[in-house]
Amino acid sequence: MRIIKYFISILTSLLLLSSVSYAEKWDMALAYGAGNFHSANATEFAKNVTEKSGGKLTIVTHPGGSLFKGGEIFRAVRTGQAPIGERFMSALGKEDPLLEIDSLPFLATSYTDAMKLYKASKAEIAKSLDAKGLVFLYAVPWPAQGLYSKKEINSVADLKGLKFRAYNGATIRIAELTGMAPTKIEAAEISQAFSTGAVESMITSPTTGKNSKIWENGVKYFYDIAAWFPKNMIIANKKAWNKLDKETQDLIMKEAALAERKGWQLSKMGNKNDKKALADAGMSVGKVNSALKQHFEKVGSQMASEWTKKAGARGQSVLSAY
Ligand code: PCA
Repeated sequence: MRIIKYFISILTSLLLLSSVSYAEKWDMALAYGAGNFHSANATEFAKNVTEKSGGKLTIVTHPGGSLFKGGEIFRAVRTGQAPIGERFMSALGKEDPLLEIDSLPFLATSYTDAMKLYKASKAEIAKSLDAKGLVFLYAVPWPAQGLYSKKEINSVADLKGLKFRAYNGATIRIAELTGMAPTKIEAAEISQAFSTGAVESMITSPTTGKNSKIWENGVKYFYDIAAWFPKNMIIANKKAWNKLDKETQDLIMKEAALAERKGWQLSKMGNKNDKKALADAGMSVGKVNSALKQHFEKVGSQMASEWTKKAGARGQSVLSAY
């Protein structure tokens, strides 16, 4: 009897041990607030993977930059400090110019074209991330980017000298070519930057303006330029990925594809509803006039030729596939 009990206890602890060593926990770093649709979508993705993995993988989300700030997430995932995270792709132009392709003004100005551009660039981007020890999971665009300003803008002259909040190399370049003074600031710090007067204009989505309650910081004008749809991507660390069995990896890829589809739908909804939210909050919401549009188009074509030089043959082949 005693021997049987002894064996049973050894067997139980062995079973326990093997299941414990098998169960992985992934902390997922998210830069944007919990209420943002990207974060909500990633949380849904994490929950689905966790529930369906049969205890093999738990993904815990950390929105609002609470684990790593936006600017730190790419490096954190690359080095394995965070096994999974989300990053704004076009802020990573120095890592790979292809990651900036979705922020070239007027290259893709509708969701349909943004999807085409994504499809044309995805394989090449996934390949270059793979070479950096990363697994590409999915990408979702922000709604169309528009111009916010404290004062009314009727001409390019009105933009000259404005202190401008930038979020990537492309928005810095737009500011330079327009005569504005750019400062790179993460989304989480927008309200503060406007309220202290550090900046007085920016280009971003109606969603980010709404999430930062931008009207509370003296920003009265939103001009819908709708010239590009920049994306966030979800990436995993390859070493962490390789610790998972094939079944769990397949599950993640399946849920990632679903999250991507859902995310694009949420983005389209936000593209309408969040503009309305800005207007409902008392902001003036309109289009840029034709002189301004022409200016941004000119800036866009100069940036496209600068980018093509930087991105070389890879860039060229993605552009012709698009
Ligand atoms: N919001 C993010 C990136 C693009 C967007 O719409 C930001 O402003 O940082």
